[in-house]
Amino acid sequence: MKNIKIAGEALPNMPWEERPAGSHAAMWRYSANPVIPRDLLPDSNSIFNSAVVPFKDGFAGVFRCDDTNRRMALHVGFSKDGIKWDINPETLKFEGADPEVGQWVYGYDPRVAKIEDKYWVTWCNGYHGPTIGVAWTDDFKTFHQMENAFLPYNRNGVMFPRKINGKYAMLSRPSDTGHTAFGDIFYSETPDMEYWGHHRHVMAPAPFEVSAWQCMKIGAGPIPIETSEGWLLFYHGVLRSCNGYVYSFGSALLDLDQPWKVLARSGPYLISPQTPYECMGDVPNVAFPCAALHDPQTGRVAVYYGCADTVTGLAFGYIPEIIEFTRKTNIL
Ligand code: BMA
Repeated sequence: MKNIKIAGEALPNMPWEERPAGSHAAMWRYSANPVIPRDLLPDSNSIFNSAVVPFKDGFAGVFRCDDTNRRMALHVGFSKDGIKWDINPETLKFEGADPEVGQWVYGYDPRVAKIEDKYWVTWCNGYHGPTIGVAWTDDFKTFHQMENAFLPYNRNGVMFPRKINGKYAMLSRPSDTGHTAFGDIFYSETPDMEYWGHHRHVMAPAPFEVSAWQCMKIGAGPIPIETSEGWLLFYHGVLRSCNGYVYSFGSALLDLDQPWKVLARSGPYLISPQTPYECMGDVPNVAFPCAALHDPQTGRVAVYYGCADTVTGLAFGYIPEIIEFTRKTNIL
């Protein structure tokens, strides 16, 4: 595993905690999880499935905050250390969209990708059902909304952090209006952030007899991380148990130039719901990653994931070890 190159800016101040003594796991949980409690805002029911990025001398993020009416909304937040967050109690307001598209219905499960000098937000945007909303900001104050990327129904729109073959690129997961009981990951690209095409199939759920945690549906998680071995993608997978859906997450390596080609895919999960805060909450048994911070020099990665649709947790690992895990346990 020598000589792996990891793209990105140095991030020595990212949140971090070493692997607990005696653990051999490829990823481990922060001992002070959850980092964001459900009631951080005066009227939040839950804060989870949220996106963070390095910003100025700290971090910024777009957070899924369901309120006590159980309405799903997005809020902006800032942090010095990536652990203690100040989240704006006012909901995020997008500007500039065609009024029909910009009319707010609901929004959830945001991702944020820094591409060149802008931060691109994608989220599950209510427009005659869920689809992928797109907006950009450069200051986390004004957010400029674009057209929705796709027709409904779609979820888990996750951009790549740079153009690929001259085009912006996004993973997404076509779905239905409800609690979708199927789901493959697709790749799409655009020259202008408005017209998306060149759709390619990336991954289907795994056969249950091969890897049951990801046998019903899958969806991309954080912005993929560029390495010399391929794009490292964390993705969630769902098992339908006799007690409902169970959300875990694992990893895959995608080809750098043709990211719809999967090079390796983990059989075992990295994190599955096991702790009380992952197993108890509004939706029990959910570990749902939406963001990652990484430091190319040390290979450290911190994944932010929603826990039981209620709070937000952090899990840590070393990118070279996760790449090795993905290859060693490859189910392709
Ligand atoms: C999915 C999404 C996620 C949620 C998950 C578990 O369909 O709605 O926001 O975390 O279900 O409820």
